[in-house]
Amino acid sequence: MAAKIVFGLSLAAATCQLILGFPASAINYGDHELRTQRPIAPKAPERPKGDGEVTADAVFSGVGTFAHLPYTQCWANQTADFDIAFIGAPFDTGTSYRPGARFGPAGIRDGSRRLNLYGGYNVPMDVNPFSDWAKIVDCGDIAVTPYDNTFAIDQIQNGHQELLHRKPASATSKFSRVITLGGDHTITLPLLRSIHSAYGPISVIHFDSHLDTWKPKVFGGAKSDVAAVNHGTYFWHASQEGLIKKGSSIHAGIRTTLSGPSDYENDGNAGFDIIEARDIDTIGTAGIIERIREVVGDNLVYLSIDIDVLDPAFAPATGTPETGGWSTRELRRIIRGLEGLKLVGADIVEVATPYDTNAQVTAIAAADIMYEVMSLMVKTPLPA
Ligand SMILES: *[C@@H]1O[C@H](CO)[C@@H](O)[C@H](O)[C@H]1NC(C)=O
Ligand SMILES: [Mn+2]
Repeated sequence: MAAKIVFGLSLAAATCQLILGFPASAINYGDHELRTQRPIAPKAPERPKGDGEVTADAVFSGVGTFAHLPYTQCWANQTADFDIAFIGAPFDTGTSYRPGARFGPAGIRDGSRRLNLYGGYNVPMDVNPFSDWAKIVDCGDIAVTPYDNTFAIDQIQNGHQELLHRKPASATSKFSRVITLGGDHTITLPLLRSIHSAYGPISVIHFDSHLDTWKPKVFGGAKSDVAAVNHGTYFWHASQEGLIKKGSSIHAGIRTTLSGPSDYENDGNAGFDIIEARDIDTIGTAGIIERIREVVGDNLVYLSIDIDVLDPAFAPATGTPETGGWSTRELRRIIRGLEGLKLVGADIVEVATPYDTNAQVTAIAAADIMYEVMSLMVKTPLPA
């Protein structure tokens, strides 16, 4: 055993010598020798800096908040305030195909590490959302049980609602703004219930390849009351509950197969207009922006983004991928085109990081999209 260790050490020492070019014996220096030969402290000591101080140096460090934003224990500390709060809702037991979006919040945060490496200035929007008027924090995740969907949905609503109703740190608006990292799309139901508690029925801009207004009998078969609430039916429930402002809400990026043409009729009854993914071929990003703005108008609006609105080439890590989607560049352009709309809150969902490439394609796309969204919010404060 001892001989094995000695052999291992000398092998390591020899390797060091080979690779690094310093004497193999350096590795065996005693404590005193190490200090005299290779001083630990630099000659001109610098006060140690950490995450949030020097982003260029701290890009790999920190506990992993969204874009190194300050971590704030918003639920534990009821006096903590902010203008915009990032939260996570790690829930994925409402999915119909591939689960994994419970890892979305952590994955998106990891994909956001480099967002402000060079300072964070958004060139096309001419704003640095990190250093403008808004106090932006990351509150971490709502604790969500994976054992009981009904209970989890209430947890998500309560977690969101408590922060939404908090007085903003510097904005003159009555409510704070919360950006939620999902989670499968079911979470948008409790999020809209929370939004309703503040604003009443709201316009919704919904980026997705799927309608998500399906009746429970059509999507999942409504085997039970719990099964009836899932990531394909939550907008139907939201519409039934009066959470959505009809006639001023819109889906964009739709390209799913249907149970039949009646799905579009049902969707219209739920209150939505539709832009299909293929519309981009004829009207371009400018035409899509124009149609969204036309439908939403001057209304307060909630933005919900399913990452599967992107083509799987740009976002493979999602629960129900559909080919023929938009590119990351196109979606970011369209989102920037929403500047000036009265955005009260937003979510990004269905980022199922276990299916991501080892280059984190999906996580980075999701983080970059939310960077555009936070830029929108900073550029357009809500009215008092
Ligand atoms: C709670 O938040 C307030 C406001 O940001 C802060 O001043 C205070 O130090 C926080 N308390 C704790 C225990 O973190
Ligand atoms: Mn979808």
